Amino acid sequence: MITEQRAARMDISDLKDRIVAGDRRALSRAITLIESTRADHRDQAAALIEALKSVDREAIRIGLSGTPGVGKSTFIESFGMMLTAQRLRVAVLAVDPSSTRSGGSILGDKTRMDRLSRDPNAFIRPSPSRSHLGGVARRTREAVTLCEAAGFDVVLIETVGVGQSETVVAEMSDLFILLLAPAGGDELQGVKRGIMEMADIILVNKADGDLKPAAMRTCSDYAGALRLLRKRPQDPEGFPKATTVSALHEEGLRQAWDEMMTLVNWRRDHGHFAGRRAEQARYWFGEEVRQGLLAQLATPSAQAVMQDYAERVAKGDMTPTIAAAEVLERLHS
Ligand SMILES: Nc1nc2c(ncn2[C@@H]2O[C@H](COP(=O)(O)OP(=O)(O)OP(=O)(O)O)[C@@H](O)[C@H]2O)c(=O)[nH]1
Ligand SMILES: [Mg+2]
Repeated sequence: MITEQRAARMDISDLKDRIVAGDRRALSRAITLIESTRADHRDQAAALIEALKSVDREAIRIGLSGTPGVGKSTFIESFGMMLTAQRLRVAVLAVDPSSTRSGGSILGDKTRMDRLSRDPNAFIRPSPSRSHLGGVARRTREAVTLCEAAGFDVVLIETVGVGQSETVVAEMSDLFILLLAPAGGDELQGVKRGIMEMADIILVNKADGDLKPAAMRTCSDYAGALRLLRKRPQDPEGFPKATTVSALHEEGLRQAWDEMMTLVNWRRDHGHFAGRRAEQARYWFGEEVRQGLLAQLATPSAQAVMQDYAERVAKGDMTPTIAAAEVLERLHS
Protein backbone atom coordinates (compact mmCIF):
# COMPACT_ATOMS: atom_id res chain seq x y z
CA MET A 1 0.00 0.00 0.00
CA ILE A 2 2.72 2.40 1.03
CA THR A 3 4.79 1.57 -2.03
CA GLU A 4 1.70 2.02 -4.15
CA GLN A 5 1.16 5.47 -2.72
CA ARG A 6 4.79 6.32 -3.28
CA ALA A 7 4.55 5.08 -6.84
CA ALA A 8 1.50 7.25 -7.45
CA ARG A 9 3.28 10.25 -5.96
CA MET A 10 6.35 9.74 -8.12
CA ASP A 11 4.11 9.33 -11.09
CA ILE A 12 2.47 12.68 -10.35
CA SER A 13 5.79 14.41 -9.92
CA ASP A 14 7.01 12.92 -13.19
CA LEU A 15 3.79 13.96 -14.92
CA LYS A 16 4.22 17.46 -13.58
CA ASP A 17 7.78 17.71 -14.92
CA ARG A 18 6.73 16.53 -18.34
CA ILE A 19 3.82 18.97 -18.49
CA VAL A 20 6.10 21.83 -17.52
CA ALA A 21 8.58 20.69 -20.20
CA GLY A 22 5.80 21.08 -22.76
CA ASP A 23 5.17 17.40 -23.44
CA ARG A 24 1.77 17.34 -25.16
CA ARG A 25 1.10 13.68 -24.46
CA ALA A 26 1.66 14.31 -20.78
CA LEU A 27 -0.77 17.24 -20.97
CA SER A 28 -3.41 15.08 -22.66
CA ARG A 29 -2.89 12.36 -20.09
CA ALA A 30 -3.23 14.84 -17.26
CA ILE A 31 -6.47 16.21 -18.69
CA THR A 32 -7.82 12.67 -18.93
CA LEU A 33 -6.84 12.22 -15.29
CA ILE A 34 -8.70 15.36 -14.14
CA GLU A 35 -11.76 14.32 -16.15
CA SER A 36 -11.95 11.00 -14.36
CA THR A 37 -14.53 10.63 -11.60
CA ARG A 38 -12.74 7.68 -9.94
CA ALA A 39 -11.85 8.52 -6.35
CA ASP A 40 -8.16 7.56 -6.66
CA HIS A 41 -7.89 9.58 -9.88
CA ARG A 42 -9.52 12.55 -8.17
CA ASP A 43 -6.89 12.36 -5.45
CA GLN A 44 -4.07 12.18 -7.98
CA ALA A 45 -5.57 15.05 -9.96
CA ALA A 46 -5.81 17.17 -6.82
CA ALA A 47 -2.17 16.37 -6.01
CA LEU A 48 -1.11 17.30 -9.53
CA ILE A 49 -2.96 20.62 -9.48
CA GLU A 50 -1.48 21.35 -6.06
CA ALA A 51 2.02 20.51 -7.34
CA LEU A 52 1.56 22.85 -10.29
CA LYS A 53 0.81 25.78 -8.01
CA SER A 54 4.52 26.46 -7.74
CA VAL A 55 4.87 26.85 -11.53
CA ASP A 56 5.06 30.54 -12.20
CA ARG A 57 3.47 30.85 -15.61
CA GLU A 58 0.55 32.97 -16.65
CA ALA A 59 -1.52 32.60 -19.79
CA ILE A 60 -4.18 35.02 -20.90
CA ARG A 61 -7.43 33.19 -20.39
CA ILE A 62 -10.05 34.24 -22.90
CA GLY A 63 -13.65 33.09 -22.56
CA LEU A 64 -15.65 33.08 -25.78
CA SER A 65 -19.40 32.71 -25.98
CA GLY A 66 -21.92 32.86 -28.76
CA THR A 67 -25.08 31.14 -29.94
CA PRO A 68 -24.88 28.21 -32.40
CA GLY A 69 -23.87 29.26 -35.88
CA VAL A 70 -22.46 32.65 -34.89
CA GLY A 71 -19.00 31.49 -36.00
CA LYS A 72 -17.17 30.44 -32.81
CA SER A 73 -15.32 27.55 -34.43
CA THR A 74 -14.41 29.59 -37.49
CA PHE A 75 -13.27 32.44 -35.25
CA ILE A 76 -11.16 30.20 -33.02
CA GLU A 77 -9.50 28.73 -36.08
CA SER A 78 -8.58 32.03 -37.71
CA PHE A 79 -7.90 33.92 -34.47
CA GLY A 80 -5.80 31.00 -33.23
CA MET A 81 -3.82 30.88 -36.48
CA MET A 82 -3.21 34.63 -36.27
CA LEU A 83 -1.82 34.13 -32.75
CA THR A 84 0.39 31.15 -33.59
CA ALA A 85 1.75 33.13 -36.55
CA GLN A 86 3.01 35.56 -33.88
CA ARG A 87 4.75 32.61 -32.22
CA LEU A 88 2.19 32.50 -29.43
CA ARG A 89 1.11 29.11 -28.15
CA VAL A 90 -2.66 28.64 -28.02
CA ALA A 91 -4.79 26.10 -26.16
CA VAL A 92 -8.51 25.67 -26.86
CA LEU A 93 -10.93 24.19 -24.33
CA ALA A 94 -14.70 24.05 -24.23
CA VAL A 95 -17.48 24.16 -21.68
CA ASP A 96 -20.38 22.31 -23.17
CA PRO A 97 -22.74 20.96 -20.53
CA SER A 98 -25.37 19.65 -22.90
CA SER A 99 -24.99 15.99 -23.74
CA THR A 100 -27.72 16.09 -26.35
CA ARG A 101 -25.87 18.40 -28.69
CA SER A 102 -25.16 16.57 -31.91
CA GLY A 103 -23.09 18.79 -34.15
CA GLY A 104 -21.07 21.82 -33.26
CA SER A 105 -18.92 20.51 -30.46
CA ILE A 106 -15.21 21.07 -30.89
CA LEU A 107 -14.73 17.39 -31.54
CA GLY A 108 -17.44 17.39 -34.19
CA ASP A 109 -15.92 20.22 -36.14
CA LYS A 110 -12.27 19.32 -36.33
CA THR A 111 -12.80 20.17 -39.98
CA ARG A 112 -13.58 23.75 -39.11
CA MET A 113 -10.45 23.90 -36.99
CA ASP A 114 -8.48 21.83 -39.40
CA ARG A 115 -5.46 24.10 -39.73
CA LEU A 116 -5.33 24.96 -36.04
CA SER A 117 -5.62 21.35 -34.94
CA ARG A 118 -2.55 20.51 -37.04
CA ASP A 119 -0.57 23.53 -35.82
CA PRO A 120 2.24 22.41 -33.46
CA ASN A 121 1.75 25.60 -31.43
CA ALA A 122 -1.91 24.87 -30.80
CA PHE A 123 -3.61 22.36 -28.55
CA ILE A 124 -7.32 21.62 -28.90
CA ARG A 125 -9.17 19.61 -26.32
CA PRO A 126 -12.86 18.87 -26.82
CA SER A 127 -15.30 19.05 -23.95
CA PRO A 128 -16.10 15.70 -22.40
CA SER A 129 -19.70 14.85 -23.25
CA ARG A 130 -22.20 13.92 -20.52
CA SER A 131 -21.75 15.26 -16.96
CA HIS A 132 -23.41 18.20 -15.25
CA LEU A 133 -22.20 21.77 -15.35
CA GLY A 134 -20.52 21.61 -11.94
CA GLY A 135 -18.32 18.73 -13.08
CA VAL A 136 -17.56 20.37 -16.41
CA ALA A 137 -16.65 23.59 -14.62
CA ARG A 138 -14.13 21.95 -12.35
CA ARG A 139 -12.65 19.90 -15.15
CA THR A 140 -12.24 22.96 -17.35
CA ARG A 141 -10.78 25.08 -14.56
CA GLU A 142 -8.21 22.41 -13.88
CA ALA A 143 -7.50 21.97 -17.59
CA VAL A 144 -6.84 25.73 -17.79
CA THR A 145 -4.32 25.36 -14.95
CA LEU A 146 -2.63 22.48 -16.79
CA CYS A 147 -2.40 24.41 -20.06
CA GLU A 148 -1.03 27.43 -18.23
CA ALA A 149 1.65 25.30 -16.55
CA ALA A 150 2.45 23.75 -19.93
CA GLY A 151 3.46 27.20 -21.13
CA PHE A 152 0.57 28.20 -23.38
CA ASP A 153 0.36 31.94 -23.84
CA VAL A 154 -3.35 32.07 -24.59
CA VAL A 155 -6.07 29.71 -23.39
CA LEU A 156 -9.37 30.06 -25.25
CA ILE A 157 -12.42 28.65 -23.49
CA GLU A 158 -15.45 28.28 -25.73
CA THR A 159 -19.07 27.91 -24.74
CA VAL A 160 -22.30 27.93 -26.64
CA GLY A 161 -24.04 29.51 -23.67
CA VAL A 162 -26.47 26.86 -22.48
CA GLY A 163 -27.94 27.47 -19.04
CA GLN A 164 -25.33 28.96 -16.73
CA SER A 165 -22.35 28.06 -18.89
CA GLU A 166 -21.55 31.70 -19.72
CA THR A 167 -21.18 32.50 -16.05
CA VAL A 168 -19.00 29.44 -15.59
CA VAL A 169 -16.71 30.51 -18.44
CA ALA A 170 -16.63 34.17 -17.41
CA GLU A 171 -15.63 33.11 -13.89
CA MET A 172 -12.55 31.34 -15.20
CA SER A 173 -11.48 33.92 -17.79
CA ASP A 174 -9.39 37.06 -17.66
CA LEU A 175 -11.37 38.39 -20.61
CA PHE A 176 -14.89 37.47 -21.63
CA ILE A 177 -15.71 37.88 -25.30
CA LEU A 178 -19.20 37.74 -26.72
CA LEU A 179 -19.45 36.81 -30.37
CA LEU A 180 -22.57 38.02 -32.20
CA ALA A 181 -23.90 37.75 -35.72
CA PRO A 182 -25.27 40.70 -37.71
CA ALA A 183 -28.91 41.27 -36.81
CA GLY A 184 -31.58 41.37 -39.47
CA GLY A 185 -33.50 44.36 -38.17
CA ASP A 186 -32.15 47.14 -36.05
CA GLU A 187 -33.18 45.70 -32.70
CA LEU A 188 -30.69 44.07 -30.34
CA GLN A 189 -30.72 40.29 -30.60
CA GLY A 190 -32.27 39.58 -27.24
CA VAL A 191 -28.91 39.21 -25.54
CA LYS A 192 -29.67 39.00 -21.84
CA ARG A 193 -28.59 41.98 -19.81
CA GLY A 194 -26.59 39.72 -17.48
CA ILE A 195 -24.55 38.43 -20.40
CA MET A 196 -23.98 41.96 -21.71
CA GLU A 197 -22.73 42.97 -18.29
CA MET A 198 -20.20 40.14 -18.30
CA ALA A 199 -18.77 40.99 -21.72
CA ASP A 200 -15.43 42.79 -21.93
CA ILE A 201 -15.47 42.94 -25.70
CA ILE A 202 -18.32 42.25 -28.12
CA LEU A 203 -17.26 41.04 -31.54
CA VAL A 204 -19.84 41.22 -34.31
CA ASN A 205 -18.74 38.49 -36.69
CA LYS A 206 -19.50 37.99 -40.39
CA ALA A 207 -18.70 41.61 -41.23
CA ASP A 208 -18.09 40.71 -44.85
CA GLY A 209 -19.88 40.72 -48.22
CA ASP A 210 -23.61 41.39 -48.09
CA LEU A 211 -23.65 41.12 -44.33
CA LYS A 212 -21.17 43.93 -43.75
CA PRO A 213 -23.65 46.84 -43.50
CA ALA A 214 -25.83 44.88 -41.06
CA ALA A 215 -22.73 43.97 -39.03
CA MET A 216 -21.71 47.63 -38.80
CA ARG A 217 -25.21 48.58 -37.68
CA THR A 218 -25.36 45.80 -35.10
CA CYS A 219 -21.96 46.82 -33.82
CA SER A 220 -22.97 50.43 -33.30
CA ASP A 221 -26.23 49.35 -31.63
CA TYR A 222 -24.25 47.29 -29.14
CA ALA A 223 -21.64 49.97 -28.65
CA GLY A 224 -24.53 52.24 -27.66
CA ALA A 225 -26.03 49.63 -25.36
CA LEU A 226 -22.66 49.05 -23.66
CA ARG A 227 -22.31 52.76 -22.96
CA LEU A 228 -25.60 52.66 -21.06
CA LEU A 229 -24.36 49.97 -18.68
CA ARG A 230 -22.96 50.80 -15.29
CA LYS A 231 -19.28 51.70 -15.40
CA ARG A 232 -17.16 48.89 -13.98
CA PRO A 233 -14.01 49.62 -11.97
CA GLN A 234 -12.02 47.05 -13.96
CA ASP A 235 -12.42 48.97 -17.23
CA PRO A 236 -10.40 51.83 -18.65
CA GLU A 237 -12.05 54.56 -20.73
CA GLY A 238 -13.71 53.10 -23.83
CA PHE A 239 -14.32 49.60 -22.44
CA PRO A 240 -16.27 47.38 -22.68
CA LYS A 241 -16.35 47.89 -26.42
CA ALA A 242 -17.89 46.45 -29.56
CA THR A 243 -16.06 45.91 -32.82
CA THR A 244 -16.57 43.95 -36.05
CA VAL A 245 -14.63 40.98 -37.38
CA SER A 246 -14.84 38.49 -40.20
CA ALA A 247 -13.61 35.13 -39.01
CA LEU A 248 -14.10 33.71 -42.50
CA HIS A 249 -12.13 36.42 -44.30
CA GLU A 250 -9.73 36.85 -41.40
CA GLU A 251 -10.44 40.54 -41.01
CA GLY A 252 -10.33 42.61 -37.83
CA LEU A 253 -8.68 39.80 -35.89
CA ARG A 254 -5.43 41.63 -35.30
CA GLN A 255 -7.34 44.68 -34.13
CA ALA A 256 -9.48 42.54 -31.82
CA TRP A 257 -6.31 41.08 -30.31
CA ASP A 258 -4.83 44.56 -29.86
CA GLU A 259 -7.98 45.64 -28.00
CA MET A 260 -7.74 42.58 -25.78
CA MET A 261 -4.10 43.32 -24.99
CA THR A 262 -4.86 46.97 -24.27
CA LEU A 263 -7.45 45.87 -21.75
CA VAL A 264 -5.24 43.17 -20.22
CA ASN A 265 -2.27 45.51 -19.88
CA TRP A 266 -4.38 48.22 -18.28
CA ARG A 267 -5.85 45.75 -15.83
CA ARG A 268 -2.41 44.42 -15.00
CA ASP A 269 -1.12 47.92 -14.35
CA HIS A 270 -4.07 48.73 -12.12
CA GLY A 271 -4.19 45.51 -10.10
CA HIS A 272 -7.45 44.33 -11.64
CA PHE A 273 -5.93 41.35 -13.42
CA ALA A 274 -4.68 39.70 -10.24
CA GLY A 275 -7.73 41.05 -8.41
CA ARG A 276 -10.12 39.29 -10.76
CA ARG A 277 -8.28 36.00 -10.38
CA ALA A 278 -8.41 36.33 -6.62
CA GLU A 279 -12.16 36.96 -6.78
CA GLN A 280 -12.54 33.95 -9.05
CA ALA A 281 -10.65 31.73 -6.61
CA ARG A 282 -13.04 32.95 -3.92
CA TYR A 283 -16.03 32.21 -6.15
CA TRP A 284 -14.88 28.67 -7.02
CA PHE A 285 -14.13 27.90 -3.42
CA GLY A 286 -17.73 28.78 -2.54
CA GLU A 287 -19.03 26.77 -5.48
CA GLU A 288 -17.01 23.70 -4.46
CA VAL A 289 -18.41 23.89 -0.94
CA ARG A 290 -21.95 24.21 -2.31
CA GLN A 291 -21.42 21.31 -4.72
CA GLY A 292 -19.95 19.23 -1.90
CA LEU A 293 -22.99 19.85 0.28
CA LEU A 294 -25.32 18.91 -2.55
CA ALA A 295 -23.32 15.72 -3.10
CA GLN A 296 -23.77 14.87 0.57
CA LEU A 297 -27.51 15.24 0.14
CA ALA A 298 -27.45 12.85 -2.79
CA THR A 299 -26.01 9.87 -0.90
CA PRO A 300 -28.44 6.94 -0.38
CA SER A 301 -28.48 7.35 3.40
CA ALA A 302 -29.22 11.07 3.15
CA GLN A 303 -31.90 10.34 0.58
CA ALA A 304 -33.50 7.84 2.95
CA VAL A 305 -33.55 10.41 5.75
CA MET A 306 -35.04 12.99 3.39
CA GLN A 307 -37.70 10.54 2.29
CA ASP A 308 -38.61 9.78 5.86
CA TYR A 309 -38.99 13.43 6.82
CA ALA A 310 -40.80 14.24 3.59
CA GLU A 311 -43.47 11.68 4.54
CA ARG A 312 -43.93 13.21 7.97
CA VAL A 313 -44.20 16.69 6.49
CA ALA A 314 -46.72 15.47 3.93
CA LYS A 315 -48.86 13.91 6.68
CA GLY A 316 -48.83 17.16 8.58
CA ASP A 317 -46.88 15.68 11.52
CA MET A 318 -44.12 18.23 11.13
CA THR A 319 -43.69 21.64 9.55
CA PRO A 320 -41.28 21.88 6.61
CA THR A 321 -39.10 24.32 8.55
CA ILE A 322 -38.61 22.10 11.59
CA ALA A 323 -38.14 19.02 9.44
CA ALA A 324 -35.47 20.72 7.32
CA ALA A 325 -33.63 21.91 10.41
CA GLU A 326 -33.59 18.37 11.81
CA VAL A 327 -32.38 16.87 8.55
CA LEU A 328 -29.52 19.35 8.39
CA GLU A 329 -28.60 18.61 11.95
CA ARG A 330 -28.55 14.86 11.29
CA LEU A 331 -26.43 15.34 8.18
CA HIS A 332 -23.76 17.12 10.16
CA SER A 333 -23.76 15.12 13.35
N1 LIG B 1 -19.89 35.20 -44.01
C1 LIG B 1 -19.33 34.67 -42.94
N2 LIG B 1 -19.70 33.45 -42.51
C2 LIG B 1 -19.10 32.95 -41.41
C3 LIG B 1 -18.12 33.67 -40.70
N3 LIG B 1 -17.73 32.92 -39.64
C4 LIG B 1 -18.44 31.78 -39.70
N4 LIG B 1 -19.26 31.79 -40.77
C5 LIG B 1 -20.16 30.71 -41.20
O1 LIG B 1 -21.17 30.50 -40.23
C6 LIG B 1 -21.47 29.12 -40.12
C7 LIG B 1 -21.31 28.67 -38.68
O2 LIG B 1 -19.94 28.81 -38.30
P1 LIG B 1 -19.32 28.01 -37.08
O3 LIG B 1 -17.93 28.50 -36.92
O4 LIG B 1 -19.53 26.58 -37.23
O5 LIG B 1 -20.23 28.53 -35.89
P2 LIG B 1 -20.25 28.05 -34.37
O6 LIG B 1 -20.57 29.25 -33.56
O7 LIG B 1 -19.02 27.31 -34.05
O8 LIG B 1 -21.49 27.08 -34.34
P3 LIG B 1 -21.80 25.91 -33.27
O9 LIG B 1 -20.53 25.11 -33.12
O10 LIG B 1 -22.91 25.15 -33.89
O11 LIG B 1 -22.21 26.56 -32.00
C8 LIG B 1 -20.54 28.39 -41.07
O12 LIG B 1 -21.22 28.15 -42.27
C9 LIG B 1 -19.43 29.39 -41.29
O13 LIG B 1 -18.79 29.26 -42.54
C10 LIG B 1 -17.74 34.97 -41.18
O14 LIG B 1 -16.89 35.68 -40.65
N5 LIG B 1 -18.38 35.41 -42.30
MG1 LIG C 1 -18.61 25.38 -33.29
